[in-house]
Amino acid sequence: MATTPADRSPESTWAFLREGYRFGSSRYERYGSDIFQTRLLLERTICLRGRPAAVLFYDPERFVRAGAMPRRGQRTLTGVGGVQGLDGGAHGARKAMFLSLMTPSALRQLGQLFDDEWRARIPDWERSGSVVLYDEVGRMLTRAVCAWAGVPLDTGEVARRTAQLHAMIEGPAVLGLRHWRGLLARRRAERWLADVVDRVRAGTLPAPEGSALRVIAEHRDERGRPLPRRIAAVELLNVLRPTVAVDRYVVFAALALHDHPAWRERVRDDPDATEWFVQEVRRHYPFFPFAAARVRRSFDWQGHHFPTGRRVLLDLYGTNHHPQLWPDPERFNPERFAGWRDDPYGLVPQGGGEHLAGHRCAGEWLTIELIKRAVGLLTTAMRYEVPPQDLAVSLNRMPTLPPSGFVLDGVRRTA
Ligand code: HEM
Ligand code: MYR
Repeated sequence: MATTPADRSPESTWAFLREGYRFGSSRYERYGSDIFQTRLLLERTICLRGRPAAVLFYDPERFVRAGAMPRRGQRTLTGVGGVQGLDGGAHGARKAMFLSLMTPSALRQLGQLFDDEWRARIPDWERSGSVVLYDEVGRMLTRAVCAWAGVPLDTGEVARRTAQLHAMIEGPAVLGLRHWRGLLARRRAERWLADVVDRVRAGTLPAPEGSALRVIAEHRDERGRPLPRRIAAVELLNVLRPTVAVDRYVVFAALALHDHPAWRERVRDDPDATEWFVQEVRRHYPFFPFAAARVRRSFDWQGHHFPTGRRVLLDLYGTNHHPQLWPDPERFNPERFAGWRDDPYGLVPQGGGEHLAGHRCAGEWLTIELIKRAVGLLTTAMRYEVPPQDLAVSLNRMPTLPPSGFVLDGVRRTA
């Protein structure tokens, strides 16, 4: 039996918070192994990366999700009782509900709403001089996704709800004020959406057929029961929050266009080049650091022992930057996707494996659609300058973003 390399330190949580996305990579290199053991959040934990690791991790016979996400992540990012922590038939029924929202026409519809919001803002940007892209895109996505989902949102409420959705995303992997903000934001947002669900169920708020609000309010679980109002709110937040989180990818796409100006020309009116560019944005930039599961029943794999109940983290960032899967992994190079054969276990920014049977992200197509729209708008709908600013993407902060939020100057409409 191979011994699994183990961190010497009795507790690596501080190192994890400090090292961020590189926590895994520095250890695979140090130990010469794609798997190691450590202690995180006072629990023994196995971390692993790479394609065979992803195939293992997404085998539902081997792993469960109940209780896998650390509590601090549940109380800010995902919520308690939502799809992320379900297994078996309960997961299947809930996941099918999410996937039913992702029809090609529904994806186009949200893409169009976002596109319309963006174009409508350009005249204001022309007047205002400088614009922080992250702030603008966050608010536009909040408006677009609420309209798409059937959730009423007054103009005066947009900034507050956007801030709440951002706080949930920023809350899980930090201590202190940012974590507390995440907890508070989740409490308030769940209350808001539970009331909205109540009104739909009481017939006092109309929700369009097929909208996320209607589908979630009317959903029946695998035993025919409606979702409790708080769980319905958690699931509605599982649509709103991650859609707004796409603002980070939009900023990364703008950064990539800035750092690799030749691609501005290549993506313009070229759907293939746009596809490669967007895939490379998702592969290259750090976002969701790892997915978490627990061992269902003890087993051995490649000589390593996985005891029942052990928490296992699949390093998504580390897999997207694995040197054997992705030659020259630190280089931003969309060309690597020319002729690429879809690999559900190799490109895993939003999880791997299958969408319905596993926990792979339900919003992957929506994410790709929205980033493509943003790339089209940045390259064909407007001209702008990028003034000097701090654009360094720190790998020590989870999730991360260029500190400036990407400032644009001298915006001019071109189409
Ligand atoms: C799950 C990432 C956007 C809805 C996940 C997972 C990751 C992820 C890593 C977990 C995979 C796993 O546990 O194995 C992202 C990133 C996004 C994004 C980086 C970019 C902003 C979206 C969008 C939606 C969405 C736009 C919906 C509108 C979900 C849901 C799950 C999920 C419902 C739970 C799936 C399950 O447990 O079966 N996402 N996601 N995500 N995502 Fe996303
Ligand atoms: C979503 O909102 O579901 C998608 C984007 C969320 C990205 C969050 C990245 C930070 C996660 C750190 C998890 C640490 C748990 C202790």
